[in-house]
Amino acid sequence: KINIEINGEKIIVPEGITVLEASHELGVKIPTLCHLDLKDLQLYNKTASCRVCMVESIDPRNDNKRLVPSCVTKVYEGMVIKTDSVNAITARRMAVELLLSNHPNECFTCPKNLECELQALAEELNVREIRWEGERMDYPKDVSSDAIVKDANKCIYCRRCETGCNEVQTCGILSGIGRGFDAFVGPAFNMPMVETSCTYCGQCVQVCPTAALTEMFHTDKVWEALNDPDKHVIVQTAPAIRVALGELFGMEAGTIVTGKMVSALKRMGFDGVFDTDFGADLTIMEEASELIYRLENNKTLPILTNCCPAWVKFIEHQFPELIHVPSTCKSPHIMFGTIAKTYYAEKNKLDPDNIVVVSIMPCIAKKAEAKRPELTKDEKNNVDIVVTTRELGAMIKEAGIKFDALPDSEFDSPLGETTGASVIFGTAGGVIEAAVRTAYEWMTGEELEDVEFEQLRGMDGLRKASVLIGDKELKIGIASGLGNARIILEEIREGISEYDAIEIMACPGGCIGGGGQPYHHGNREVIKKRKDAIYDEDRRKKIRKSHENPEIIKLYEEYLGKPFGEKAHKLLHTHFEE
Ligand code: HC0
Ligand code: SF4
Repeated sequence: KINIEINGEKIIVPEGITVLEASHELGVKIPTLCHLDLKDLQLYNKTASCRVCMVESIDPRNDNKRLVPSCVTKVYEGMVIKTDSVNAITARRMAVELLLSNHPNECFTCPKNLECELQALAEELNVREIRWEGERMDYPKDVSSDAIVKDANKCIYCRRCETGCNEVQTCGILSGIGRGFDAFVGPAFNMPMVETSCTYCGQCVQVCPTAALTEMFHTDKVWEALNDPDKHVIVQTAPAIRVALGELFGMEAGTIVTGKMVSALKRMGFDGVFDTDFGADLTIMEEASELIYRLENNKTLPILTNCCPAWVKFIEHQFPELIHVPSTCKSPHIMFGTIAKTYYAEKNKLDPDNIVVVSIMPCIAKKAEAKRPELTKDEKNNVDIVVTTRELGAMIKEAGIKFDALPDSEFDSPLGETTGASVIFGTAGGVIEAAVRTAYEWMTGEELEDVEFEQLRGMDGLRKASVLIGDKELKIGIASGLGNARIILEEIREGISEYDAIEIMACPGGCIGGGGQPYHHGNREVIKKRKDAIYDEDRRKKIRKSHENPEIIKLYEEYLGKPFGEKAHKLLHTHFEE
């Protein structure tokens, strides 16, 4: 422990911490911009490039004053720090002014308006003029991918995206380009995003403080469909939306807003408000069957879940020789789209060509997934429009709906009937837990009384556990974050994998931490609160095993036949080609 002084107050702090950390202990706020310290997401950006956290440090031995970046400067015995001196305040304000001098003046129309960390800093630091008006960067926007938009003119070179992409996701797409005034972060040779190995996981978007990286917006397409009298427009909401959407309306992270969300969607005019959780229950019917088939017939093990499209892109680009290992199941929202345009269309005497399926997803990669050639080639695109949680929030605001005053409503039937097993898909470890709940009963013929598998839960990005199913010990691996997925895939490639089944999600924490979710703005508690809410929602459900969903049972009886049977294969499975 050492003694230091901050703004005239003496405190004792642990040795080795930074001035920024020491100031937190005293409750003094120093603004930051490039800095990220997110243990749960394994994301640490300590580039000290923005100079927004400057403070004045005074050496007590000689009274020397220096301006230092507090995020990387370590405290030492006797150190005197002033965060509120004129020098410190002026330095911080000037750092922001300099960033703004080369930043587009388009806050009114910017997709990050009121969510932008640079804008918030300008307000917080009382910036009232930009004294250095002059040349600005002028790069064209990259809209090549139809999933992620890159606007280099808004890049402030904080390198948070680069750290997220390279160190957490190990994708290596983004790095510093150019020098001096024209420098920005982007793909090598400034290639269009669509030509890179980008997985569209959106973790770069999630941490970008400005709008240099955002999702491609598709809200206008939804409004157009809703206003077309010839179209039957239905919507499905992913498991992770219900524990995050409230944040866009000032609610605490982890507030469960399922009922309000359904009411909002009904008011927006959808002809049916359904749940991706129905698709998730259906996925479990197929995936648990596939797992049992592979176990009983000595087929490829481990089986890998494949409902995360960013993870599928990752294996295609980085481990193409392993592409036969993942399950062949389509992802839940695509299964939902298929069932909507077949079973649901027939039941309601609707022309599938007139049905528009909208998916509300916490994910940017789902936008690209819905356009994959093997999902669109033989039949009409099963999901027509994908919008993120953030886009849904924007639409609710556009429609003038007072979200917090809405009553609760129930999803429509039949594609809105769901179980606790399907809601836990939204958090890392949930898909495999849902599969185990069903596989256990199918393999043993016994009732599973305690459905909660604590050993499959947690915040670590890489977990291993085993579950006893009768006399079979099922070895399970769970990875969230593509860097963790890489470790698991390398073991499979080397033939040293010990697992029978592996769940992989591209985003740290799973879909609750998706690239399309409300921005967490570096708050490490957000993901944990959303996770806890997901498990609460599971506990509140009467039915907690996918194979007990009565509408799923009916769907097989009336239409699909046997799980993993011929018709189910034709409609619900796919093979990846790229
Ligand atoms: Fe997920 Fe999904 S759980 S990927 O994490 O499997 O995005 O929430 O919708 O499709 O169900 C995301 C979340 C989904 C799908 C489901 C899966
Ligand atoms: Fe990297 Fe994911 Fe961003 Fe693509 S979407 S650039 S893979 S972080």
